[in-house]
Amino acid sequence: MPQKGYGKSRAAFRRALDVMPGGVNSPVRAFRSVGGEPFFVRKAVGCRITDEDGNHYVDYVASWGAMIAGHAHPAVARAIRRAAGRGTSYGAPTLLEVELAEAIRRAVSSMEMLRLVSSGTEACAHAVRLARGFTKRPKIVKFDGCYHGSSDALLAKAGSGALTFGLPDSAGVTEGAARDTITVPYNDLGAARAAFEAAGGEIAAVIVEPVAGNMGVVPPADGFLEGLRDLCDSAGALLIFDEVITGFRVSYGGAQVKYGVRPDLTTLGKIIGGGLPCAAYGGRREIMNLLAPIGPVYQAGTLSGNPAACAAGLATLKLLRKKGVYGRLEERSAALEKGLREAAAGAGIAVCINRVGSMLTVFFREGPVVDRASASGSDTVAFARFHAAMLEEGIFLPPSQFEAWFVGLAHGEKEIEATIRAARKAFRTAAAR
Ligand code: HOZ
Repeated sequence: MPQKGYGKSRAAFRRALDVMPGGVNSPVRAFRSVGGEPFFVRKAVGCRITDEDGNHYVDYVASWGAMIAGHAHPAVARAIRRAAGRGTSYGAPTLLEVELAEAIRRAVSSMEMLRLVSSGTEACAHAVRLARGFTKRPKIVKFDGCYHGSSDALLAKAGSGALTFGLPDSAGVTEGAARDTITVPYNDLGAARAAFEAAGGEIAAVIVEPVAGNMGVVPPADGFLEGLRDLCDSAGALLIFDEVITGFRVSYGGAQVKYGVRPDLTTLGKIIGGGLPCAAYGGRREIMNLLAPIGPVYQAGTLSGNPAACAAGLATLKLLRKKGVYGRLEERSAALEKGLREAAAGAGIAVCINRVGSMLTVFFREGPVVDRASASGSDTVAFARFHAAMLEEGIFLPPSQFEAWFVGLAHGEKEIEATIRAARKAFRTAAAR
């Protein structure tokens, strides 16, 4: 246990359990799949979190990828303060929204027009509705283990917390809502082709995480994304890239720029809000022009394009445009991957490390991990021991085998080395039975 114990976090969790289901506002935060209880955060600066008891951790959760610039970055905090001083929500348009939308479009050129919303869940649900409105078709294809937020139609064979807690097909989703969702294995172009052969004329869209991040990190196989593009083109369906995690993460223009495949619609979240609630969906102009008030597809939101969130997002994107940023992220992340591989080998434990840029997962099994079935073969008990041992050493990892670790601009050599040192011990703990 960290030297200061967990007394205050424990007391906070007791109170939380009484007033919030599972004591949390998002399931994976409850630590249930790794055992133990969550610590409660008092503050975070850079890549370091301090809990209510005064324990410090190097943070690889990074608000699930949102905090690429680090916590409380002075430029981002300044932008939020400036915006908040002018009022935090108007229900009327602001220039900040236009500036953020333009900055996003400059980076992600497939988003000829876009709409700002407040969460990735919203962005994906609305993108699917828009695809159905545009194609006038009912069905969507999604991939087993991909997670596109917690809306009904997308909670079929879902990843993230739904996978972690064994609820990939959530209770409460009606048969009707799930009926039009076809699920196929990730990286399996043959299965996707078969889905099109069976129902091609009814498929409105394929929605995919171009790098899967919610069953742990799983890169796209060579030709997978290109193959999906071709299938959609041949069948008149739309290709939706869910870049809520990968947008501005795997490159400034996201996975579509990295892999050179242009989707019809894209969803973004996390980084574009700089740590405040902001997300977006967008794509071809002719599709986006179907949205109300100019078209028949409805979508609205009181906090959409919130000025403080737009200011935080703009400040974050400005930091990411600086020369050498993605090179530095790659270098640090590669050093971390290498150190983790050596540490695992030294402890005699078989792992598969999947990494794309600054997102990585250590799967507790031999590789390759290419889809949900192979990810699920991981030794989650060993992962839980590893997670607890890392926490003891002051390293905060996502409390689930099936999530991504995120390296950000604030992780320096010192923190990477400390993480590798901690992992040497933690892999030995995980290996011991
Ligand atoms: N869906 C997020 C992980 N992929 C978890 C969000 C949270 O708990 O904050």
